[in-house]
Amino acid sequence: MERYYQPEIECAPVEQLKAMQDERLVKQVKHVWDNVPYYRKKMEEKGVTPEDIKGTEDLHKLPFLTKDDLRLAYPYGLMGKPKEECVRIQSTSGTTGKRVVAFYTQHDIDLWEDCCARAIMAAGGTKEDVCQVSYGYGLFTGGPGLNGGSHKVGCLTVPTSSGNTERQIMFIKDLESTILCCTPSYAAYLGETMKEMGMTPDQIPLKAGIFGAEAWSEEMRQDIQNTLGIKAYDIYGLTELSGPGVSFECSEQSGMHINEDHFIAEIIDPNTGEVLPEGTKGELVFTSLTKEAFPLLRYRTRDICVLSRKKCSCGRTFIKMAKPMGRSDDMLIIRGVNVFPSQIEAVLLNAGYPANYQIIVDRVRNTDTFDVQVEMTPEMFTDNMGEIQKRQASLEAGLRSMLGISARVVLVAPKTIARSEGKAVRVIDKRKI
Ligand code: DLL
Repeated sequence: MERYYQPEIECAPVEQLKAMQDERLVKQVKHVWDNVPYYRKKMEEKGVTPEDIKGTEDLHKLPFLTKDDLRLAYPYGLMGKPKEECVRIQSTSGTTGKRVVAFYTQHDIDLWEDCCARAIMAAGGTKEDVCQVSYGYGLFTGGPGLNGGSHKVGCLTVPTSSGNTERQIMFIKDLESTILCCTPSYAAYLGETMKEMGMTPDQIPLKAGIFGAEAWSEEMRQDIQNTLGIKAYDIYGLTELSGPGVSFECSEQSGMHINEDHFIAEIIDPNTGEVLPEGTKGELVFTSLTKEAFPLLRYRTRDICVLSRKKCSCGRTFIKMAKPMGRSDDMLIIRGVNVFPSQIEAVLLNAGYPANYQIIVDRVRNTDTFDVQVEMTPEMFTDNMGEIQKRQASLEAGLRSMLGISARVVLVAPKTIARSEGKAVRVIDKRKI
């Protein structure tokens, strides 16, 4: 049975959602114009005033905001409310090392937690559930967001935060946790540790996992579902917009519904900024409709993705985004070819390898070197060089056919590659360009 936290909104007719977006956008643009001089200046430079924005059709007239704007306006330049009306900040170091600081009023937190509650209920959560939140707590949004959502659903919430893996497993077992929230790489590590402790999925009561904060493949989903004996749901979000819960998966497990009462999504061509039609791959851009303290309009996420309004069997009418295939700033250009870590992951998992790998790129005598270190499972592990070479050659062929360029595969012993309790580090780019 499909469960909803706010069915009247999640399943509202598309026209009703559109009318709500139109009305909220007009109000939000006025709020930003009046209260965020940084963005008002950008609008003035583009010759746009709030009167030009009558609804979502006019969205394209507004200027974009980028991570560079966030850096320039750091820390208070994009705030939409005076400090005394804000109650929280969350922050991220960002994959590129630039700190993002986002602000929240109590109302913002309330709506953010609603979004997370929708995700938990879409994964089958009810107040009968014990929800273990193993995302990091603190400045990172994962822990606080899902913690709040879990409270709203009425789950018994276990705020373990990340780390201390054996204790996590002890709690899952002893407290009979039924829902696990963490990054997919940490879920895979928990599964691996459980196996080492001699535990099988039927010995733990987990039924669902809500995994996000990093790109993960369908193959990795299958792997986690099997090792933990659960259904694994994707959840997406970013600090700039609130945190987890910008979009979430339902029982169909085929893309994430965007909470369209709070966010408008667009897909643009990352090079020209042109808005692309539904179904075309491009960069995701979000406009937050209800955020008071940090109201970002047309924020470029750098995430590469596709949107679809195809009818969903769960009954929700919110548009769906496919799994982001990576960030445009995560994308490696190796010997001129675009390479996403998620493509490499798909090849490895399809061939039966675990999702423990590292991509090492360097430049030697003006040529890019491209190595992929891959861990063997304990079952595959052997000191027979012939066997290892055969395996390496077979993976190299798989990568060449997926990417169109050749990589050198180096198989390493189980447990060689460092595990992550949060977002995994998949790429080491040593090139100095
Ligand atoms: O990662 C918020 C979050 C926490 C989402 C917990 C889901 C669960 P940031 O640290 O600001 O926020 O990172 C945001 O992470 O632009 C994407 O590149 C990536 N990302 C987040 N969720 C997914 C996902 C949180 N489900 C950046 N699939 C985003 C792929 C994701 N990438």
